[in-house]
Formats: sequence, structure tokens, C-alpha cells
Amino acid sequence: MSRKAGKTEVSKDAAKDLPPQAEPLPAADAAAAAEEYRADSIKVMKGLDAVRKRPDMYIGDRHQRGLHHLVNEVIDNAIDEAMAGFCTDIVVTIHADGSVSVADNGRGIPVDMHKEEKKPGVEVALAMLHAGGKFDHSTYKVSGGLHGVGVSCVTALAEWLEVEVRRDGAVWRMAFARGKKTRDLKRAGAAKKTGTTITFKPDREIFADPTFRFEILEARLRELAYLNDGLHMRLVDERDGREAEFKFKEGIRAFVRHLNEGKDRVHSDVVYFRRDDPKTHIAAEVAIQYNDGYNENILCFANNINTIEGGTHLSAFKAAVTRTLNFYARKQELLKGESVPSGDDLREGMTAVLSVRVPDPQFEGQTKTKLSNSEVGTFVETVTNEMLGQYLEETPGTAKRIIMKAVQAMTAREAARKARDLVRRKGALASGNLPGKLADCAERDPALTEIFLVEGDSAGGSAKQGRDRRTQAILPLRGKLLNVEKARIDKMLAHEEIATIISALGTGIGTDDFDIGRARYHKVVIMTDADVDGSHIRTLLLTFFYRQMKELVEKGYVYVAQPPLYRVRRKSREYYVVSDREMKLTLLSQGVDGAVLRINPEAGGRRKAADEISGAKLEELAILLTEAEELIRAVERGGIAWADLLAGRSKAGDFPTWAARIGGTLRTFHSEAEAARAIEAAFPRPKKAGKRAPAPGAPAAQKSDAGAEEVPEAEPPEPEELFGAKELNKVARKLEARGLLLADWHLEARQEVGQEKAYTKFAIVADGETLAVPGAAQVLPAIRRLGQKGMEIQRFKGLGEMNAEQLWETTLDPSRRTLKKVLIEDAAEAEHIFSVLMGNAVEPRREFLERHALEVRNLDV
Ligand code: 0RA
Repeated sequence: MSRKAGKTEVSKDAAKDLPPQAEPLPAADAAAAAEEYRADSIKVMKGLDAVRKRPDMYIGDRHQRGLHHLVNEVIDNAIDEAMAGFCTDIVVTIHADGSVSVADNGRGIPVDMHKEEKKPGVEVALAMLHAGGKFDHSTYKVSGGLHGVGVSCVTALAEWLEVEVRRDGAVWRMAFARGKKTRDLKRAGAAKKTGTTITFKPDREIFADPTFRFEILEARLRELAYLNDGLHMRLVDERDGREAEFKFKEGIRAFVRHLNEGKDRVHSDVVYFRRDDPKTHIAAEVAIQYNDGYNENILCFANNINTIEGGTHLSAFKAAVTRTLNFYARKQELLKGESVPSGDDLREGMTAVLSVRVPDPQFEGQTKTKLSNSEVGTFVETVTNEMLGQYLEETPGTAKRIIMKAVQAMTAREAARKARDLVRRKGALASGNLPGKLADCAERDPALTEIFLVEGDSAGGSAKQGRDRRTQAILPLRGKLLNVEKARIDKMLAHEEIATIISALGTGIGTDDFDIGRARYHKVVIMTDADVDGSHIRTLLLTFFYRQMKELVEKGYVYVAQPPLYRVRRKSREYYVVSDREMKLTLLSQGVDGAVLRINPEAGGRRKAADEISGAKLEELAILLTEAEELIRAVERGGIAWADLLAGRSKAGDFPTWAARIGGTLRTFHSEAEAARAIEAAFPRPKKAGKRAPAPGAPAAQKSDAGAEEVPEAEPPEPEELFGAKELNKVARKLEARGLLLADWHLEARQEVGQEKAYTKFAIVADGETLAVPGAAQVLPAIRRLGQKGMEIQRFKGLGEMNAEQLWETTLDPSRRTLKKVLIEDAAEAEHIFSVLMGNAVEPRREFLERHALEVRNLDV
């Protein structure tokens, strides 16, 4: 796409000079099309052993972040090709063997000889470390440190890597293993189209857990699709069939709408502008929409990198927003009195995305995500001043609403200041004046201390007695907490529990008042009961931390304690069990111990000897049955009755794996094609375009006032894949190999005519006794009952039921406890989910929130 001299636009897509095979993408560069980049344009450096020796130096770490960094690196290269205007589609596939492919339809990496290196360009690109980061196929590069380490790092850290290039009418292939070439570049046939596919498997010698996570890749692809409008991104997970697909014609405008979903918006339009500077090749793009909440949410990017630490572009944007909005407000005489809204007031409720492209970005800061190019600041400030000003002039309705919102914020800020002063005078917020409820620790170095926020006074009391006074502080919390998502700062400070937490932690809150350097503890541990109330309180606390002390979460200071659910005593041994799942497994292994499962060949028939299963085999079977039990429950939660699934089995015994709601009933099928045929039959294709036959069961056509027939529009349903049932088929086959049929799930005891005894298909023999078990469904409960024998189980209904010593042993003692660390995987998604979920009804969505927004990890600390 070209950048015409000084071309600017408001709310419209840019004019397009199309390279022949690609759709236009924003900020792509015509210069790239004109200049012939051949293999020589690739700059060269040293070997890849360095990368294998010190992977952390190149990819950050060897854990999940570093692992996904590899894929991001390959994706970034495809994105470069898209930004240069040559690529419209990128498909990322996670394969069943744990490898991943990134396929693009760009020009293809050059395959001709690099003159200096005397190697094909693709080999230079993939197997040599590059000085300047990327190969030069795009105007916009990302300097080292973050992405932009070079795909060669991926080659170095892959057990194997294969590249397929379509270019110059042919397909070319080449392969590497652990940084060494294993196959020379070879022509593999003819090709019409162009593009690059890189497939690699991360090396187990480098990554302890080389498992790619769908959600992490999905979040990045979604973000990239928003930032590069019109770019089609697809993610396919062949491990479980999941797919995600993104393409946003409206780019960052759609991004802002997505972030504001579920919120009440102050204005319905999205303020949008962009400008490309043809001389410097700097481009800036902005989308803004206010919601009626109290948070500011500005996401900023430089060359598609989320600059979470901000930088020159962000500061300039904020300054320009303050200046332009206040200038407009004064000019339109929208301000009464002398007070002028502050920058914070003007950004209250603002959701914005700011995306800049810079030929030579400089990053600094702890995570190298702070942009430091000063020329970008100047550019963004000028563009925002001019174009936001223009937008306000042209859209006075929106402008007035935004200013009114800021005036309200200003009034509230005054009220909040008064409230804070009041609290401060009362002493709760003053440093050195800690809340009375806090039992502080002796140690003064925050790096060594931890604070437990404990639900309830009684548990708080036990925790105070049981803790290690040197390093552990306890703050008991009473009753419910305020939902901060819906409250302004003055209300928050007036809330006693919140005020207490703030003063105990010492950091202050919000944006101007928060300073992580003042944190009095580097571990903040949430300790609530394992019940509905407890998880509600935990959610409210997490919301509070996320909204008011975000850095605390980002820095990994926030944890969730894992108090046990049960205490078990057996044969004078005593231990704790943390979850129902673990309890089930404990009961199983105890129950299996010394038991024999007998499977009769045919209920009542005794021609063949019964199968007898015991020991490790029985334990294996019990675990498979547990899986089956859980899968059956999962399928039922999805609205499919287990009985229907059983009834729907094929002749070969397979459960149906597809479903569709047709005419009010959920029907199951054995393939997508079968489902499609049933849908087609129920929804015949319309004769005339645009009209469909009414759905079966839909209300009869009604006469409208005008007397014309109105046919209710019914969309045919999408067939739905039942992944649980699919999994269940696998488990069923394993069970079958061990002599147990899921078809026997609901067998009843059968009576043999002419015999006295009632025989059942199953029986369990233990301690010389034989227990009749009618159906497979009863096998596990019977084993669990056996396991329960001689076991004394105490279930803790709350933390309060544990005494000081028990709390110490299970939850406080650093050498025995398990803490879960709270992490933000994807800030934009967390933001979205928090506001959607916490803004409205809370309870049913809590679980979802905990699963998605804040990834809670198991961590033994
Ligand atoms: C160097 C030069 C050219 C394209 C590329 C690299 C390129 C690299 C990757 C990596 C993934 N996908 C990619 N697509 C292209 C330009 C070659 C030309 O002038 O045709």
C-alpha cells in the first residue's frame, strides 16, 4: 500500500495501491514492492550454537513464555510480509505430535544464492544469526530483545524444523535439526502460488514442557488481526480439533468495540484517525470510545508489539488528548467555574487503542516494551492534536458527551479527595499507622515477608496463632467485599475492608497513588473458604487488585492459598487432601487395595470362567472409569442425556460425536456430514435468495398489518462437535479391551429362571466377602465404599474449622503448603472479561473468570 504525501483520513480505510496478489493492509509500503529484495539483502552473522548454549538470552526464558516466543517469531516474519503488502492469510496449526506450522501466502523466502554466503537465501535466513534482527523484507522491523531475534533462533531451538517455500513457480523444501542442516534446499515440484510454511518441533532438551497452548496463540493471533485490518488469521489445533479464525475489516475500531463489550458506552461511534508520514515512514493509528465506567484502558502498540510499559507514543497521546479536549471544552463554553478537568478526568472511562509503525523502533525498560523514539512522540502528538480536534468539531454530539463525562469525573475526584482526607485524618491510610486488625510480622524486608488475607475472624484468629511471626502477617477480613468494578474511588475508600487492605499493603491505589516500591510484602496470599462465598470473596479481591493495584498482579505478588478440604486418618496415619478430585483418587486406590473385580461373561451364564481383575490392573481400570464418569458428566452438562448417547451408539458401538438442535430437539449424529444432511432435510434451501422455509416447530406465518405474508426467518443450526463424546469413545475402547463395556452402565440385577441366586454382571470380592454390582455405573461407587472402610474422614467446611496447628501444617508452612500464583496471561482479554463479567451479574460467571482472565497456576512456594 502506498503512502501518498501527507495523506490523512478520518474513519475511512486508506486508498489502495495493490500489489498484484494481495489485499491492501494498513501502513504497508510501496517502496518494498518497488525495491527488489533478493537474497543479498539479508544481513548475516554468526552460528547458532550460541543460541543453544544460552537460550534465555535470546528468547527470555525456557518456559511457556519462551516456548511461545518461538511461534511468535515465525508469525512476526509472516506479519512483516503482510505489512509489506504481500501476504493476506496466515494459518497457524498445532499438530498432534506437538509441532507447529506457520503458513503464509507471502512472496516466499528467497531461494536464490546469497552471493557472499554462497548459500540459498532461505538457509541464510533460517540458519544464521542476524545482526540487525530481521531479514530486510519490511520497512518496519523490531529491534532485538523482544520478537525480532530472528527465525534462526527457532531453528536453533527446534528438535527439527522444515521449511517449504513456494516461489518462482516451484515448491522448495529444506530441513534442519537442532540448528544443523539435515536436508539441502531441493525443488520438490511445481507451484502456482507463493508463500512460506515453517513447521518445527520445540526441542525437549531445551524446554521441559514443550506443550503449546491454544489460548496463548489464540490471544496473539486475535491481537494481530485487530492490528492489521483485513489480515486473515487462522489457528487450528489438531490435538483436539479446536479452531479459531480472525479477520477484522475495521481493525482497531473493532478492537475498541470488543474491549467495550458489555459496558454502557458514552457515545456509539468510535473516534478513529490515522496518518502516515511519507518522509519518515512513521504511521500512527488511533481508535477511542468512552464507556460510563471509571477505568482508563489504553492499549498501545509499536510495530504490533504491545508496549505494556508505554513510552513516547503513549505519553504524547495522553498529553494531546488533555490539551485537545480541554481546548474544545473551553471554546464551546462547556466548563463552568474555574476548575478544569485533569488528564485523569479526561481519560476516565476511556477505552483506546494506539498503534504506531516505526522503521527503527527503540525499546527500553524492564521487559523491553517501552518505546523510546522521541520522533514518534512528536508525530503522535501533532496527529492527535489535529485529528482529534477535527473529529470533535465534526461530531459535536460525541464531543459534548465526552466532555460531560470528564466534568463528572472531576466532580467525583473532588469528592474522593475529601473522602481520602477524611480517612487519612482518621489515620487508616497514613503510613506507619497500620490497621488494628492486622497482625504484622517482625521482618522489615518486604522481599522476605508475606501477608495472608484471611476470610473470617475465626480463621483469622487461628492463622494469627499458627503463623510464623517473623515473616507472616495476617489480615482477617469480615463479610463481603465491595465490587470495585462498579464503584468510584470515594466509595472504595469509605469501605472499611478495602481501606484496611490498602493501608496494610502500603502501595496506595489507582494510577497516581500507586507505588509498588512501597509494597510492604512481596507475597499477598488470598485465603478463603472452599465454598461459594469463599470463591466470591476471592473474585472480588482479584478484581480489586487487578483494577487498583494492577502491577501487584503483573509482578506476580498475588497468590491464592490452597487449604485442604479433608483430613483423613487411616491406621494411625494422618494426612490432608486438598480437592474432591484428589479425595476420589485416594478412596479409589485404598479401595482397589486387596480387592478383586469379577466380570461375569454373561449375566447368569456360567459356561465361561469369570474375568478377575485386581492390583495395578484394577487401579488402571478404576482410573479409566473415573475418566468415563467425568466425561459422561461433561456431556450431560452440554445438554445431551447420557441415555440418549447410549441409545445413539453405532453398530460398532461408537457414541455419536456430532449434535444439532433441529426443531427444538437436540439430535445426535456420527459425522458432520450426517448432521449436515439432517439439517439440510429440515431446512431445505430457499428457492428465492434471501428467504428460507420456516423452521420446523417455528410459529406459523403471521399476517402483518399490511396483510403481506411474513415468513419468520429461521437460520439453520450449525452442527456442533461433541468433543466429550469423542474422548469417551477413546476411553470406552480402552475399557472394552479390559472386558468392561459402557453399554453395561445401567444393567440391573438379572434373575436366572430356575436358579435361586440373582446373578449380576459384576461383583467385587474383598476381605472374603462378595459384593454384587449390577451395572458398570456401580463399580466405582462400590470401590470407593471399600476405600472408605477403616478411614476416618473429616471434611473442613471452612478455614474456621481448622485449629492453629492444622492451618500451619497445611496452608501456612512454606515447606509443606501449595500456593497458586495469579498470572495475567493476556492483558486485553483479562480487561475484557473483567468488565463483561464484573460489570453485571457476578455469580454464575465467576468460574469462567477464574478460568480465563487470571490464569491461576500451581506453584509450590
Ligand atoms: C526476505 C526477503 C523477502 C521475503 C522474505 C524474506 C520472507 C520471509 C518470511 C518468513 C516467513 N514468511 C516469509 N515471507 C517472506 C522478499 C523476497 C522478494 O523480493 O520477493
